[in-house]
Amino acid sequence: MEQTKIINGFKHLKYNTLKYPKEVMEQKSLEFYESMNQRRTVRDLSSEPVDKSIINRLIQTASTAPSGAHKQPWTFCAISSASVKKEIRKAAEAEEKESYDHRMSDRWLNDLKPIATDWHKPFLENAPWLIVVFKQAYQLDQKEKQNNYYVNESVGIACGLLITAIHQVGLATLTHTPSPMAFLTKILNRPKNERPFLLLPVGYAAEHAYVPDLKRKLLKEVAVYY
Ligand code: IYR
Repeated sequence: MEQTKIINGFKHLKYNTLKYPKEVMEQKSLEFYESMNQRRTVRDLSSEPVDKSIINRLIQTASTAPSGAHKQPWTFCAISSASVKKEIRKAAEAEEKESYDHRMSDRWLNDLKPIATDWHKPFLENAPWLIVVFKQAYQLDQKEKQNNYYVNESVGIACGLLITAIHQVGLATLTHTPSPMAFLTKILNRPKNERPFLLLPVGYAAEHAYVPDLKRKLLKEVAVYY
């Protein structure tokens, strides 16, 4: 079997699959499910430092995500600077206060009661790192503006991998979506092809952190077989 092949004029590599025995698959799928089922959104993060080398690898893992036409339309801004974190907190809390006080409906506020959120966002300063994920609507390196493909899907998948990677290394995060988020473009001085997508504070869960007693839907409620 050739290790490489030319298809459409482009080099392809032989894909070497890893095939596990059935019992190993059973074991691995169960262990991974149990590990992921332990993941919780944690809003109370400790300020204990986390090495940049770990953050680098988490971002590298996120960046393995599949993307439309392999454009990899994402930028991960990792912030440990206390002054930048402070600036982000100030701007986010101003928007969030406006949202909680005026923009969100009563139904929305009521739906958030069980998870006890409000406009205060101390985690934006406490967490040793903030990762702000930007989506690239188009590429800057082309003469003409060429939109990327399936940008939300691609960046959403990358964020899923990032959250998984953060959890498996024993750290915690939450998906923070201040709205509107344009202030992030300004504070982080991002180019015009990028739009803020998601903000993930990353750190250890605080020792006395509590999370709401939420229940996940059962398999039979989320899966349909044909
Ligand atoms: N973005 C706000 C509000 C908020 C909205 C939903 I939907 C949540 O699940 C949680 C929060 C905030 O971050 O507080």
